[in-house]
Amino acid sequence: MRLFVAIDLDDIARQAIAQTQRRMADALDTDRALKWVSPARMHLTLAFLGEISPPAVPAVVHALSLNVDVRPFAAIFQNAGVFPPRGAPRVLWLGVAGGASEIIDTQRVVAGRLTGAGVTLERRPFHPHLTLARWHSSRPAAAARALAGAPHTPVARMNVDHVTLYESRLTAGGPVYTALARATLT
Ligand code: 2AM
Repeated sequence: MRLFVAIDLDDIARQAIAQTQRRMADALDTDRALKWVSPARMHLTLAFLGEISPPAVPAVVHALSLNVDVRPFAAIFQNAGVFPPRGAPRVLWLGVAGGASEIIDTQRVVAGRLTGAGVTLERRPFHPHLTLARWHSSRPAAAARALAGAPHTPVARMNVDHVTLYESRLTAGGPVYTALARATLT
């Protein structure tokens, strides 16, 4: 099973982010290589576990069912950027202008739990972000064009009080996410 852990968006944040996506898309000439993430499926990924064998899943579900010792906090989404920061961009993201240190603390707890459950995580450093769109092919100039309509004032403010373990199934209609466990911030 393909698993990941994420912070969910609330409906108000989803709507505000959808509006920002539309505004950014309107500011762009059509870039057919840019595929916007559906707001209904959007989340802030804390850890991508990749393929986990069925016998290893119960330990992961257990690890993500225990409370996380980080107080609930407010996250503020603002500004945008691309990954990688130079060269041909692959991901267009919305940044975190408030609550970033709490998100990083939460990610550290989650990563520790997962490692304790026997999961090997990617080594790359964690940069809190919400993926707005992905390019399947691009040129370096696409980044500046995509960022022309980036929001410099807060897009959404949302309370974060839990994280969710999801299974991701890749289907012809796009990924389907199923919640398997939830850890409450306390
Ligand atoms: P991202 O878009 O914020 O990077 C579920 O697939 C989530 O896991 C994605 O939304 C993605 O979050 C994250 N993820 C991280 N590394 C991934 C990888 N190698 N393949 C697919 N998804 C990955």
